[in-house]
Amino acid sequence: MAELDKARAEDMHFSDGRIISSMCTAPPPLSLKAHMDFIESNLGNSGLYPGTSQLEAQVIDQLGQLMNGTGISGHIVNGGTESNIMALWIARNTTGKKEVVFPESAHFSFAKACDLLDMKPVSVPLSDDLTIDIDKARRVINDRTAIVIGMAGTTELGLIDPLRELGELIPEGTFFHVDAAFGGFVIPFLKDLGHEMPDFDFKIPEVTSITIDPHKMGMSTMPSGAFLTRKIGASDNIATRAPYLTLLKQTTLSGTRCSAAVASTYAAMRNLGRVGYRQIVKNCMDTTYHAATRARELGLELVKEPVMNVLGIHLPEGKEPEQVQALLKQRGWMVSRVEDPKCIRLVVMPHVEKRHVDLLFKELEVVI
Ligand code: 0PR
Repeated sequence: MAELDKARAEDMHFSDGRIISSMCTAPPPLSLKAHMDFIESNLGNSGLYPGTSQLEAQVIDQLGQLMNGTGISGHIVNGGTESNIMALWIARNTTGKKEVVFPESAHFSFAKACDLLDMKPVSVPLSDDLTIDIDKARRVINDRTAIVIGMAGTTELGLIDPLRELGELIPEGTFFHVDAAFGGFVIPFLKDLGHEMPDFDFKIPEVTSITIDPHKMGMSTMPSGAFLTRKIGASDNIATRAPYLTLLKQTTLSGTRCSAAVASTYAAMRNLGRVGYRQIVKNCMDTTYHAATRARELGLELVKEPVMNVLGIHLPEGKEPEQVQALLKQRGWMVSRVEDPKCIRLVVMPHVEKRHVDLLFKELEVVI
């Protein structure tokens, strides 16, 4: 234990409020307790864990409802990467096609998935508002396209693609996957709070599947991602026989699954409810606007007005994000950066409070 304590002491912790670059956060105590209580569960062999299986079905059903779907199926998996891989895998095996159309702003997990699945990435440039350029997307979607990807909350700037317009370009039989790994637990509550937000989920008729990650803004422990689909039997096309197990076939990439996160996600959702998530999102947005004000007070320009709790900030001429990031790190602050457009990036998760933002900007002023 002393050795473990030593390692832990070298780590950064959410409770310090100095990690302003992560899309994960400290889960509430109930999420942690639920996780610990289910630490033995392994839905890779679900016959041993009918109770946890039942919880997974309920969590998928609730997430499906949150995404405005009915009769949604899916799985709790290890995170957004695994869910995105599943989407491509199902599309490839169902359509027999190989092209994957996604915006330049898509998460790198799609590049990984294409490499693993021997699929062909077709990257679409962004328009001036930094979301997918619809005209350019139209030109590359064709009868070789297996799946089109739209983003509901880009990793770098929290932006939402024009998904209804993208949906209208999807040919019959082609898959349309929305990556709402981050935005899925933000956009519905921003809508509740009166923000004008576009539709991004199963309300759009062409959307076939969605990634949403409870271990990001869903307040669950890691690892918890969700793959949701409205296509009945979709995952049969990636099923692998597992005759010696209790479930006969597996329809996930992972075999053994840390299914404690299923209980944790269930606990987070039951405990917080819509009202709780709304309050969390409101607090994060208030702190994000606070950071935007601090940036402007320093004479720094925002890349865009924040749509969600991710903020891109331009540095003054001649100041390199990489260097500013490194100097802040030396002082114990972890921010992130974006290469294009070149800027520093703050992710204002629930563990980041206004007082942390104030301290960060004091340091940023000195560093600049
Ligand atoms: N889709 C989107 C939109 C994402 O932002 C991410 C991850 C993924 C998919 C993949 O999710 P998993 O990492 O769960 O497989 N976004 C963050 C990123 O790559 C994840 C992250 C989390 C990074 C915590 C750092 C960190 O400290 O930047």
